[in-house]
Amino acid sequence: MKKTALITGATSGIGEATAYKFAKHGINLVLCGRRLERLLSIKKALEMFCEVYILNFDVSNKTETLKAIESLPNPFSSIDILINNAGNAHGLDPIHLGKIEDWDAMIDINIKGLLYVSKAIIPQMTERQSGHIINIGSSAGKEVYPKGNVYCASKHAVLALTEGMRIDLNPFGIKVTAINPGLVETEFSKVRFKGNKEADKVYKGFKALQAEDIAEIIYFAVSRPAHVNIADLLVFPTAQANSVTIKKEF
Ligand code: NDP
Ligand code: 8X3
Repeated sequence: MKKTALITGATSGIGEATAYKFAKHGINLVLCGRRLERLLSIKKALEMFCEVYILNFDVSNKTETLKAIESLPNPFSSIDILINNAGNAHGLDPIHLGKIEDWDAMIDINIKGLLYVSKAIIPQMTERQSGHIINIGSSAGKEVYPKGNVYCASKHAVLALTEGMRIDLNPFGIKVTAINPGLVETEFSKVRFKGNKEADKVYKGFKALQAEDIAEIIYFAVSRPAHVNIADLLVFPTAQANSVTIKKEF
């Protein structure tokens, strides 16, 4: 039987690429995000491969999130694979200059949003005693870099939550995976720097990971046999050794 995946942050970058990858493998999709126009055009592009349903909500809004997921009609209401991908960095400032609005956004979206979505989906997985949750962490969840403070903290939290979920959901046979990329060329830096000017510099001088590279890894994780769970995976571009060591050529 065909599986159904719910992907948060499906309107761009890693989430969108994962939607395309899954669709081509016949996985039915529930695509989530705040930008409705994009959800509609991705749905249109993918409907020839699989069944697609869109949910337009902000993961940081608890009521909206729970209501949206509760509204899913059959057969989309039965989720086999949850990709907790929605998230972003907001700002890159030393802690004493950081903006409280940026901190709130990262904590509300990257941590609390992931929890709200998980809370809405996990009960059906425990009831069915099956399911796969993939949390998109980051290399920033494994090491802290200068000015990364709150973003790094939010991604460390994603890793802690992934481990906690894996332990607590173990009796139910539910797989829990963290996929932790280094630099991926998406809209991530446009959001972090609130525009293109600074963002354009981030991926210059080396070949960054592309969203499709991560989508392939996510598909690899979900397509392993039932007894195999990729627990935690760290992936860098070849030019990157850690958060601050990047071989650039100009
Ligand atoms: P993008 O900015 O391209 O995508 C972010 C996605 O998250 C968008 O679809 C956006 O949709 C969604 N999103 C953001 N805020 C909210 C919100 N409040 N409610 C619902 N959806 C939201 O970046 P990436 O694809 O790179 O990021 C995806 C994930 O990968 C993030 O968790 C990020 O932290 C992580 N990551 C990224 C890396 C990188 O270098 N790019 C490296 C490591 C991890 P919309 O705006 O339509 O709501
Ligand atoms: C995104 C990668 O290095 O910009 O999580 O934090 S980094």
